[in-house]
Amino acid sequence: MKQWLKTIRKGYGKKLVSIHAWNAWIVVILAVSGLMLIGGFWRETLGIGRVWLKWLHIAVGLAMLVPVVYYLFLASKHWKQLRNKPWQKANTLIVLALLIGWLLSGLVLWQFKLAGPSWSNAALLIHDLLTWVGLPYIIYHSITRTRWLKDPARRTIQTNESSAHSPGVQHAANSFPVTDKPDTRNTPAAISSARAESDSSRTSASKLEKPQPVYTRRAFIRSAVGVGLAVTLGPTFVSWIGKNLKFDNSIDSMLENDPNQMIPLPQPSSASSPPIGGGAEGHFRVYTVTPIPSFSNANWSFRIDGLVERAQIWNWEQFVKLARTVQISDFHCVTGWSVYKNTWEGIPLKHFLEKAGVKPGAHSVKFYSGDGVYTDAITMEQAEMDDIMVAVMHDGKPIPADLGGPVRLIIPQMYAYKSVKWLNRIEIIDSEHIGYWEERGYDKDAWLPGASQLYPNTSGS
Ligand SMILES: Nc1nc2c(c(=O)[nH]1)N[C@H]1C(S)=C(S)[C@@H](COP(=O)(O)O)O[C@H]1N2
Ligand SMILES: [Mo]
Repeated sequence: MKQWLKTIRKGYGKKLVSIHAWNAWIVVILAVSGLMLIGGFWRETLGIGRVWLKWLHIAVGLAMLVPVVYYLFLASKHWKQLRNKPWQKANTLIVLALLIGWLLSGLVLWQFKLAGPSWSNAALLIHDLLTWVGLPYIIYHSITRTRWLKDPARRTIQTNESSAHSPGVQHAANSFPVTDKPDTRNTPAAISSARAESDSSRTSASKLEKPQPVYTRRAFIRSAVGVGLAVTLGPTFVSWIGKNLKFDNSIDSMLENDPNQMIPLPQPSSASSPPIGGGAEGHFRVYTVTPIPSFSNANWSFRIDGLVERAQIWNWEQFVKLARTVQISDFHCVTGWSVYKNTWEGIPLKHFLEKAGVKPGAHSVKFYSGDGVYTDAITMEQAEMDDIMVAVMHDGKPIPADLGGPVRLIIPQMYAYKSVKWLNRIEIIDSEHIGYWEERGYDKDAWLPGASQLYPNTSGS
């Protein structure tokens, strides 16, 4: 074991530097892929690419274990060299804490099925929080520490290669013999003279005081980077905090500001108020491919048509009177977030199909959104599932416009891109239909892993 540790620590300085470099690249890939997974813009552009991106993010995240564990073997030695460098110590600890926090919360998110609702939701919160705090920190750190911004005399780890300029971790410890020749490659002309000066001061007397301009270029760039980060990431951070502390993301506040004006409001059955599921766990991310539409009695209707015996259309007053049932189900977006234990109240899809009478030759059920753009479809066979619901209420309250109200589809056993928001038309068609996201590469069959894929027999309900 000791022998082994020795071998591992051989060439310690260079190893530390290359761990640093590897880790920096891993963090860059994770940051870019992670931000793309969150970003609304990329949602539209990437299509199915997002699912691959999620797997890339997970795989690279796991790969981060390698440099972190490797570093931990070298840590005690590194630590001794940082003896008199409290800032570098603090930085090392912060970066380590960030990486380990991301790793652990990421593991829970990856294994969300095993972890269960409360763990995954806590993990999502931690993962996001670390991102909004840690990413600006790491960006700041890496920009202000790139070699040409850092006074070479203050660099801690020195190697012959002097390749320690990657962003992310520490340039540690001047207990290293200063054996490297002054290295002026890559030095921007603008500061080359300053560089040369400090290089020579280092090689000759090492700690010669020299007159400093009040405000050096380095200090200026550092504050510029700080301000830039604050301005660009600040607003996103604040809005994230707001959402997660429920300033504006609770369903209650969505309902308070609900642009929909449906009269009368649907009244919950005793099973949904209080919700028999105990209330949903987790947060919906509001997804839409259009501006959020809003409805009133005047512009809302619901219809079923196509290959049916009795096409039908309801206005809101008629629609709220339809008999509703209640179900508890989980809601999974294919990009990795979930809301558990939703108590939905609405009309089972099967009731509509039975009432309308499906004609022979029917192949699929097509769903239209009142946003005028979004559609999706399932086969007649899939439509036999008892738990597919045209939902009107969530946890005993009307569904706010943000979440697809007044009426949205719920298909609990499939990924939520099948669950069309602002549902206002069901059409029975004689062929298949490629839905909005399927057209952009998503799988036509959106079965959740572990979905029973059972078509309960129709007599049961
Ligand atoms: N009309 C419409 N329905 C939609 C979407 C959409 O963009 N527009 N997004 C789908 C996707 S991918 C998901 S994960 C869920 C998100 O529901 P939420 O916005 O209520 O959280 O709605 C689905 N239904
Ligand atoms: Mo989704």
